[in-house]
Amino acid sequence: MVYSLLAAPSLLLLAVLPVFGQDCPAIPSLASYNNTVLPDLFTFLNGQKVLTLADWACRREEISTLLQQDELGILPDPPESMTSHFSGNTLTITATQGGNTITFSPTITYPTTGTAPFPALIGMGGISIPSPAGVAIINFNNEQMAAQDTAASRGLGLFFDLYGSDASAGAMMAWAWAVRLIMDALEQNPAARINTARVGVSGCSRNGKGALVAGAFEPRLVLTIPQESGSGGTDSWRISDFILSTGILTQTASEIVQENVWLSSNFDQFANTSVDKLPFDHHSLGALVAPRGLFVIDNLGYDWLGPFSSFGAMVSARTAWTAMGVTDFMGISQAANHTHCIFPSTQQPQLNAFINKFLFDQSTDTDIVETAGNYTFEVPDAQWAPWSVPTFTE
Ligand code: MCU
Repeated sequence: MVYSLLAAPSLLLLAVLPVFGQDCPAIPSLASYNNTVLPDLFTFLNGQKVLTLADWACRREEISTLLQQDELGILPDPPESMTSHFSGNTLTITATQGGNTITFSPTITYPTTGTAPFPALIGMGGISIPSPAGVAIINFNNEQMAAQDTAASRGLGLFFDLYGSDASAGAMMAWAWAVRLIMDALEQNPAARINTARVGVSGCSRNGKGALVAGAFEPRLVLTIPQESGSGGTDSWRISDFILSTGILTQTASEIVQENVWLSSNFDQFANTSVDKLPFDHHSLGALVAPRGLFVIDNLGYDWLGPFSSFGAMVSARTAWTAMGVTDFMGISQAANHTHCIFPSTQQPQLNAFINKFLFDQSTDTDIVETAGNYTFEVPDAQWAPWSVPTFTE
């Protein structure tokens, strides 16, 4: 992330370092928490304001802790042992924990142009954006790591062979755990010829949800590109419930927990009662990516994907980048109706701008918030985000 490192060294530290030796506010009891709007990103749950980068490091921990606890399940610590090797375009990763061992093998497709070590995109179940020139694609079989077929997929897959079928992680958190191991393996295997300081992640639809979670929880990823991720991805639980209440068939929390296992079963208690009890929403998930690159790609053609919900949540998330003085490291592009997960050529220049900035260290214009939906949403938004955005001091 040399581009942003040069632009703002303290932001890079914030992105990669956990909170060390710092007193963060304790999380108060949230037993009676109830909030009909998107929770203020810049106020701790104890009411204290988030004014500095150091405050944000704490607030980020608070959000991460609560997202794991109430929605996504716990991201386990690195496994007791992990080994990796590279041969014939395949990275073989073996992890051992508590007497159990698993092996998985992402494959790398190398670009026909460019020079090694190559920047790369990890494809969550493959990518659905055009392969960028000069970029390697690391194909991660997320389905094998944690199944996502139906509600009966709970606890199935390699991750659960290692941690037990009753691990709290939903499928997306299991995938994020595996992405961390892929990054470790790339670092351990220079023969794979990947520039580990220039790796992003992308995926579409259900795998776009997973790409966002991986980007939020793996700080070495410099670019996250969720495509048409909908509910459980870039959408707000609260706004999606509202949209459904107006008669537009949108996927909501109460539906998603019936359909599949992307989320922890700890989320059921919120999904089945009221999402207003959640001390976060998906603007909070998006904000965990800041100040690293995030480019949100949406499709106006499917009500089910909740395009306005995504717009509201992601415009709200973008305020985290604004507070850090790097608004343009986060972009949102909502194209007009097209076939699901078929990337429209109209978005190509915007995608190029993000790829070139974050994977090739070029100075490009990524100040993009565009929607074919005629939506207006700005923070503060009286209905959804009635809070103000600070400029963080150091
Ligand atoms: C947008 O992602 C999902 C959606 O959440 C599901 O309800 C639907 O069944 O499948 C979408 C998808 O992954 O399509 C490929």
